[in-house]
Amino acid sequence: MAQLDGVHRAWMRRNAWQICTLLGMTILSIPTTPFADQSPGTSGLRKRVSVFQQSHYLENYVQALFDVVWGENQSAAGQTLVLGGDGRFYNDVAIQTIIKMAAARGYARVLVGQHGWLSTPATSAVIRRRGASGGIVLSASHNPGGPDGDFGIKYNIANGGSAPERITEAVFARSQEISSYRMADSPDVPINRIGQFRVVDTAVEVIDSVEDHLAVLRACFDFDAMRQLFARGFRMRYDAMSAVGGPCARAILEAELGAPAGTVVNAEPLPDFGGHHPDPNPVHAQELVRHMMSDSAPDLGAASDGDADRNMILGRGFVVSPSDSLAVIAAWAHLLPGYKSGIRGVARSMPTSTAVDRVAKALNVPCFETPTGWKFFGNLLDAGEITLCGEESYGTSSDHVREKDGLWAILCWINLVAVTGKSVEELVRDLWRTHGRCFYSRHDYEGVDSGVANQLMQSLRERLPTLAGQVFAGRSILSADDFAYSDPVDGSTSERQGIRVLMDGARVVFRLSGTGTSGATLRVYLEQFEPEVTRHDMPLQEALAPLAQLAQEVAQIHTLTGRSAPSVIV
Ligand code: VG1
Ligand code: CO
Repeated sequence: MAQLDGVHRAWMRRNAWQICTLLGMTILSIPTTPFADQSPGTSGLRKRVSVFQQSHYLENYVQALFDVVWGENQSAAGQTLVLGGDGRFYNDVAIQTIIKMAAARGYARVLVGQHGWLSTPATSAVIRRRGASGGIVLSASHNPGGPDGDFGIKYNIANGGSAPERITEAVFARSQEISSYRMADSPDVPINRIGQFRVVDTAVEVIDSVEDHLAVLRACFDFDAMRQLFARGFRMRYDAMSAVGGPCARAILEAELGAPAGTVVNAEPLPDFGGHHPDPNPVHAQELVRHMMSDSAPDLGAASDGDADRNMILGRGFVVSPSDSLAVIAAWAHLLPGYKSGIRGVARSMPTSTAVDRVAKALNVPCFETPTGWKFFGNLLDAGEITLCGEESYGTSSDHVREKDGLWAILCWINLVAVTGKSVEELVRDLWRTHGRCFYSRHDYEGVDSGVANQLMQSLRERLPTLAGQVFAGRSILSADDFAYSDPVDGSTSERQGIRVLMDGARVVFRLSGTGTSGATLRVYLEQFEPEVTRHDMPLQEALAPLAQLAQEVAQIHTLTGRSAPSVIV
């Protein structure tokens, strides 16, 4: 060895894992056959736990992922992988498998969140702060967990954001031709305590699961102002839904900001989320909503989802629509330390209400409309085109990470209450008074037969050219299209992202969910703009009833699916 010249030595380093294999050391090469269903959806690959529990299922996907990221049979020498999840059932098993596969791939370092926990925004923060080449988030996000629930895996790239479609599509393609995978034949790493371990030549570091995220959040907000607010008697309840947001919320709200112990409820991450459906919306966070509507309601209510990237905000007796939340944050961001020089631009997913568009216009900054899914914001954030972005599905964030960030959004609201002296409800009413109110709601039809759902969308597509000018439920359609997006930064295009039907001051959008694991979910998004303040107190669903009727008629939902009403309204 000592006689090897520099070139050979470099070759040896690059191909270290292959040499281990050749020498029959500790890397196993295991034959496998492809699974046809490893095509990722809106946000990673999500399946029932029982699907992931099949032999080789997870391994195939991880091997395909590494093959795409590093090239077939290429080593990840010198690279760092971040690894964590939302703590749901199977998280611990999957973490050990991936550590061994990363070691076989030759990663220099794997950074694992303690207990296997890293929320989605925390993963993004760790990747960015520690210069990792990417990260794996084990989560099915807002989908239920437990042995009968869902599991998921998602890859994030070096900017901390979800891998773009170009990568996820290549991973699927590779998964279809895979014939073996490699993993270290080594004992499990004790991930419950912080420390350094070695698996073959890979340094496995178990890190604190909230530290990096906390550091990033500290730079965004005025912690003194928030501390004083709590000291003055401000009270809130944060429902972590027994998911991974609990530890970070406790560390910030209770330990740093002085909120009374017990402010964070359901704070312990549990493998089955305590039986909760960890989706922070008025349907699945009913207990919190009831509390916020009661006489003993505190000033602010909040909740986050399985992987803590979503957020729901409530005032005392008042529900904030996520689209309005984004608009309020955009309007006041300059009062937050991390954004004091103002925002450069905003982006929202296409189905998200146009409330933020009006704020952007008033601020004279651009507003981008992207397809559903956080991955479409990454390029705009990297290019410095936008500072804030959000989705109607309870997702809001900024350029501090490349994921949506539940706790970030909640801290925005606390900080804004602290520095404006306004209540949650006043902040929203101010928005409505200044810019008009967007009555907004999403009607989901869950568990629809996939064939029927596709037929419904297809039929809408075929009728698109004829819709303009037609009258449904007493309203005349101005235009209708199938949303297509061309990324202004890299020019990539994404088509068939949802049917938009536009009326005067109103809009209905139809699309199929890409995160479900059984049947299809038809999402119908309803938006009615109302400039007149005297009409802002109209009950939400009443204000939207004519549009719901129009949606039924345009898409023939009842006729095709047999459903006369949505299964979930948020
Ligand atoms: C849903 C939401 C979308 C969100 C995605 C991932 O996707 O509509 O806005 O980005 O979930 O969120 P779909 O395809 O089911 O409509 V998370 O917090 O579940 O990763
Ligand atoms: Co989520």
